[in-house]
Amino acid sequence: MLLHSFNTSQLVRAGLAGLALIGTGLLGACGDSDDDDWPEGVPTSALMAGDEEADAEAHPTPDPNATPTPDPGPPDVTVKVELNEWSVKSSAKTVKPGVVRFVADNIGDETHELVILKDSEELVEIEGLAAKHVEGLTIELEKGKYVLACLIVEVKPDGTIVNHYGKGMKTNFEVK
Ligand SMILES: [Cu+2]
Repeated sequence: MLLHSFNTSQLVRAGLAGLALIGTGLLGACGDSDDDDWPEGVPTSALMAGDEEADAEAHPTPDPNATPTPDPGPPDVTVKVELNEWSVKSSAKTVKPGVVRFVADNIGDETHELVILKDSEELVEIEGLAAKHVEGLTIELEKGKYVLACLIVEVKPDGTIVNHYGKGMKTNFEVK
């Protein structure tokens, strides 16, 4: 009986310690995310210097909602994709099968995303890429026809729907 209460008390204490740790973790995460916000004020000119790789490396924090994918290894080719109102332009229209690194560069004034579609199915995406920001993703692609698109659909306060894909934010991409 005594032993039982002792164990319960230990369990409760362990639980509290766990909560305390979680609290600390959350506080830490908030601090980190504040730090991550700093590039919002980076002037366009800094990014236009073309150092997109450095910018991507400065923010390696993965999106916690992203589907984990196995590391495809080093890229065979890098494709730069410019996102803008209202277009998606890739530096290459076709590549050979293999590991492709897409570097999305949002040169527009609105938040966009880069979604890689095959047969209308979403393979992978860079979500919520803020204006004047650059982010990359690497994926192994087999032969086929793909579409690079932004699928953001905004509903304005007056009810107007802005469909980025519908306004032209898509481009064909082929692996052959
Ligand atoms: Cu968009």
